[in-house]
Amino acid sequence: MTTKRGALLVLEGCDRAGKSTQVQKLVTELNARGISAEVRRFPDRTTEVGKIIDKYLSRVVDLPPETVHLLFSSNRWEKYTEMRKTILSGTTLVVDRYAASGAAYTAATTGKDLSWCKEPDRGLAKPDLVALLEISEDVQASRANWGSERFERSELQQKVSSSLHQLMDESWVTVDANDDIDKVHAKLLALALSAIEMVKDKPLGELYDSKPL
Ligand code: Z5A
Ligand code: MG
Repeated sequence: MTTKRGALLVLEGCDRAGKSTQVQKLVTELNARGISAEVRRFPDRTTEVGKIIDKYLSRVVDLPPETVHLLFSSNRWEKYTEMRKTILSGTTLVVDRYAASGAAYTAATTGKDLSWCKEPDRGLAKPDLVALLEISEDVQASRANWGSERFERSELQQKVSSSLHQLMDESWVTVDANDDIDKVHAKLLALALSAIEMVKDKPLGELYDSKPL
């Protein structure tokens, strides 16, 4: 019997949309249903590159924006081989931010065009599903822990949201993240279960390879 592959599921969205909360809940529920699933998150602050990113985000060091962009992408490449292997061996990965955050935040902070921003991530594993968690400004402002790191400013968040929308393709869906935690979870669970079933016999794609940038 050939092993069915797992799915690459990504949660994207602006700050405080509830991505980390939902990624954790989703993996817990998939595991409870006997489905092998694990969390990954970007930035992954535990790797060598991730440690530099952490210092940059917490304002311990300053770096040029182009350098920061390449570091974020490099952080995903650090995890590429392991993630691909895990998915192909049958485990679904639920990922808290991925390449779209990379492109959208750099486009928003530097004004660089999205094709420049996407290029370093070309060839990474392509998500089977990207769920874009959408949140209103009022709700975002009301959620806890808002505001101490770089990029956590309201006008920037609007630009990020606009860039994220420009990155949408057929693998993306939007989810209203203003709802309570359990309602958002129920929607994401239904999307995840259907994506896992849909892709189990299909090859894992490569990011940005299917169409010109
Ligand atoms: N960045 C980049 O520039 N380039 C890249 O390539 C990547 C990232 C990958 C750090 O990311 C920064 O890096 C980020 C983008 C940039 N910049 N900013 N700003 P991060 O992922 O480490 O950021 P974070 O600090 O984890 O924040 P977050 O991810 O934006 O938050 P979240 O995960 O979406 O939200 P949460 O932690 O799940 O929830 C926030 C609070 O709201 C918490 O108290 C929850 O209990 C509460 N919550 C969550 N859902 C709900 C609902 N539905 N109702 C009520 N309350 C809720
Ligand atoms: Mg988070």
